[in-house]
Amino acid sequence: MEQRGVVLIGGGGHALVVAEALGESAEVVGFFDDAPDAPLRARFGYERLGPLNAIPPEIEAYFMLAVGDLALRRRLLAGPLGGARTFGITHRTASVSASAGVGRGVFIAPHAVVHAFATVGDHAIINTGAIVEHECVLGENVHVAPGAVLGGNVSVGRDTLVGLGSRVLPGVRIGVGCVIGAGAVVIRDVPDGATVVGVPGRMRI
Ligand code: JB3
Repeated sequence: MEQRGVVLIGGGGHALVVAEALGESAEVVGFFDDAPDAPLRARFGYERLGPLNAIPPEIEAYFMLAVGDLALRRRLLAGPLGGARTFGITHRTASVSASAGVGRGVFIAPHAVVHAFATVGDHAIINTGAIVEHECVLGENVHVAPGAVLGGNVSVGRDTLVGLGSRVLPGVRIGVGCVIGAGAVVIRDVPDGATVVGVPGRMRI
């Protein structure tokens, strides 16, 4: 199989995980990050191609977003990465149903599960061990953090962070640009832009 060259956008902790998951399915040809001594260079020896503001407006290589911050990811997608070709990866230990729909540039981490007829929007992160149950609908640039669980038929709007180890009951609708705090248990719908913390989940202004 021909190996594709991929440029990673970010060279921090998230990029380490993405680079390892790429494994033999793609060759990391370099990365952009503001830190000259970013972990991706220090630990794996990959070449830093420049800071984030040096990403060429019409980057020709395949890229993969590898920073965790959702606002930064959104700015990059609205800017230099707008029309670029994107690469996605599902780790070999993840379980993705054949009936699920997975968008472009999505990262599905080790031991994550995406069940029957779920759909995952472009550039989403389904992080380590997260569970996305049947028929969930996840928007673009959603991050389901490690160990979070979405029950069946949950919907999550774009640019929302579903925090570490949180739980969302079946059928709940979460809006755009929300933050679900680590360990929260979300039992009712969440409006756009809200932050929810605690058990049961409460909205914080
Ligand atoms: O929790 C887990 C499993 N992973 C986290 C991941 C989802 O997010 C991980 O532990 C980190 O907390 C975070 O990973 P990331 O994005 O690799 O972290 P960090 O090393 O802080 O950021 C990587 C690069 O993004 C930095 O070197 C900067 O170049 C850039 N960056 C991060 N925040 C930023 C900002 N750049 C700008 N301009 N503005 C920011 O706010």
